[in-house]
Amino acid sequence: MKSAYVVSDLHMFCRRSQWHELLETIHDVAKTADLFVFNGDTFDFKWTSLDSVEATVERAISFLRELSKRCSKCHFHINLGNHDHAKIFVDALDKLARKTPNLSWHPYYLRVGSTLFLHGDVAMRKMTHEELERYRERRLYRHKKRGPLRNRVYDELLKTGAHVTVSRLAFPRRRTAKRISAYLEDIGHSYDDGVKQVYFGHTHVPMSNYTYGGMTFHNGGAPFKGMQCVLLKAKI
Ligand SMILES: [Mn+2]
Repeated sequence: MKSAYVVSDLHMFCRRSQWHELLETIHDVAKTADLFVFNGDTFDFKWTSLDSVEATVERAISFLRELSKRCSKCHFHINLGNHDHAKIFVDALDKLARKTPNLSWHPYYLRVGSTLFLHGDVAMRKMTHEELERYRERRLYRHKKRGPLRNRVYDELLKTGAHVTVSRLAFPRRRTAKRISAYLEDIGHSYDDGVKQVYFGHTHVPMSNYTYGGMTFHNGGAPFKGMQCVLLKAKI
C-alpha cells in the first residue's frame, strides 16, 4: 500500500507562521513516503518577511527543488490556495515541474483513487468551480507585499488570540463540510463519484474524521500561534 502525507497552510515566509518548526518532520516523512501533498497557501507572498515577492518566489522554488531532489522517491503535489495562486509563482512552479519528474502542481485539486485533496477556500461561501476560478483569477496579479505597519497590526491581533476565535466562528464544521461537498458535486468528484476521503485546509481549524454526506473530512490546521498544525497521514 502506498503511503501519503498532507500538510496545508504553512504560509511560509510569513513571520506569524511557525512553518520552520515543521520542516524537519516534512523532510523525515517525505524520505519514506510515496506521495506528499502541500495543500495550498504553502507560501505567503502578501505577508512575506523577505525583501520582495520576487525574492519569495525564488526561495519557494529553491525549497521545492531541494526537497524533491533530497526525497527523490516521493512524488510531491503542490495544490494551490488563495495565497499562492499568484501568476509570478505559478510560472516559476510550472517551469520547475517540467524539469522535476517527482513534482506536479494543480491549481484546484488532486484526486488519488477515492481521496480528494483541495485547499478549501470554497468553504468561504457556497461556490461553483466557475466562481472559484473567477475568485482566484481576480487575485492572480494582486499578490503585493504588505508594509510593516499593517504587519504590526496583525502581529498584535495574533497576540490576543482573536484569530483562533474568528476562524472557528467563520467555519463551523457542518457548514464547512456542506459547502465543500456542494463544490465537489459541481466538479464531478462527489460521494456518488466515488470520493470517500477529503483533505482540505484554508480554515485553519483542525478537523479529524468528520463525516458528512458519506464522505470523511480532514483538516490538519495551520502553524499559527495558539493553533494546532499537524501533518496528516492520508488514506489513499
Ligand atoms: Mn487559504
